[in-house]
Amino acid sequence: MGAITTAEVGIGAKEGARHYLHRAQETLSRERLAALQLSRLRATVRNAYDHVPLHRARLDAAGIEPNDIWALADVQRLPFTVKTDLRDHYPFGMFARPCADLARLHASSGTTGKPTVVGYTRHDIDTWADLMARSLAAAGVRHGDVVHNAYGYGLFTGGLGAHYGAERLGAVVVPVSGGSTERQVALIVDFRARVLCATPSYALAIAEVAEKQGIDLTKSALDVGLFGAEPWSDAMRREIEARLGLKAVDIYGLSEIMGPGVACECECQAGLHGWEDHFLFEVIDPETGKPVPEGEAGELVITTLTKEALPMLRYRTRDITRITTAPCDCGRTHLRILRIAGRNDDMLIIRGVNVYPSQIEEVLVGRPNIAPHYQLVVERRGNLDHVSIEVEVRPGVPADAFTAVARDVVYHIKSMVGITTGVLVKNPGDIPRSQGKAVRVRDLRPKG
Ligand code: DLL
Repeated sequence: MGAITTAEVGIGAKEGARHYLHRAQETLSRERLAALQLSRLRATVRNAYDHVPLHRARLDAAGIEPNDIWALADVQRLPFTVKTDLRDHYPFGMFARPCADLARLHASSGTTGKPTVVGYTRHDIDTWADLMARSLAAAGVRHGDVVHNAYGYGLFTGGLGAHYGAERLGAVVVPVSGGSTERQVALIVDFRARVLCATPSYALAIAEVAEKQGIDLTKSALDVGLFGAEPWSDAMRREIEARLGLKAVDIYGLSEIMGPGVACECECQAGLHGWEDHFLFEVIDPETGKPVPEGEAGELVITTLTKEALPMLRYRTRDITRITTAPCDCGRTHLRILRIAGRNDDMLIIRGVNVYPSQIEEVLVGRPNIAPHYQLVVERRGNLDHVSIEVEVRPGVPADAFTAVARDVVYHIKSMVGITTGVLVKNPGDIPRSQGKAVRVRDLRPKG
């Protein structure tokens, strides 16, 4: 299970999308990928069984030993792991290595209770840097590029994950983190950043602050953006690309599995390549736990294949998506995850219709007179959930146009999403801006 350390920069490859950092691994035939996955799956189950009491107990209860894994399909016999397992074994109970053997800890705060703590050996950090470098290269980042990294540094994996990957690629990192947005704009311009790493909502906040300062970032050196850590729609992609003058690429990851760089779009922008030499992806029906046919929506489940400190068996991400193994124009063979619609937990059920905030975003963003900032307010009225959408007008829209704006939104949400909502139109700047993950839903329903 050696780390990928040799960077094969696609010599002889066509320019653009066919520029691979790890040519051999990224274009491995699907048969060879499957064979590699199987041997790594066996090693992962062995690591989990030998070193993590919870995994051993669950595998024993299911009557499975590491040596019972003969085919990739055997993964379906393994028990699932869920987020509360990490909380219940706080802080280090799921680690397969003693704390003293680790190189780093990260954690996600969560809104209630204990944080989720994840650990990495030196080798795990190395693999992560490789996969982030591979992701950046797939998105169009090159050796020597200035990378403005506005993901938060700290316990969140975004900042350091992008940082190590950009360094590994040979790029020049500006470790700015989130916040002080006016200063960020000045640094992007002065340092001639070609690459922006941020959440999509923060990228938009940077664009807005620049515009207010009279600075046109479409004329800056910015060329590529790697945006992720929260759901975002294609409408939002178009908005960000137009306002920042760059190609906006989607990047996915989660701390329980590694951090950013589990999957990333290539320059074709046609779904996120999940790096199958290091992870095994499944999509299941969240109700039954059974696999759904390729192309159908379900919950993404990930098994790590090379992690030392925190091997994860069938981790239920709660992220709803679809995958395809159809070939991509870039020539990479790794499957594609088609835009994460949202988290199971964020799904709203409005009079029987399942709705993700990103579906509402798709309708709102780009509509005339409306700024790309919104919040959904969910309340309980009697036995029913009721959603009202808070939208903001673009600067210069007069107050007497607000009613027409509200009507336009109600009409299009009804016709495209199928739900009836209230709409509250606000003045420019009245909806809170994010510096990291945007808060899209204010849930006012009684708890419990
Ligand atoms: O958000 C890691 C990351 C950092 C990914 C920077 C991309 C860029 P967590 O804080 O553990 O880790 O949150 C993970 O965020 O399960 C998804 O629900 C959501 N998420 C992450 N990337 C995307 C994306 C980082 N591209 C959780 N689209 C995941 C939609 C995403 N949701």
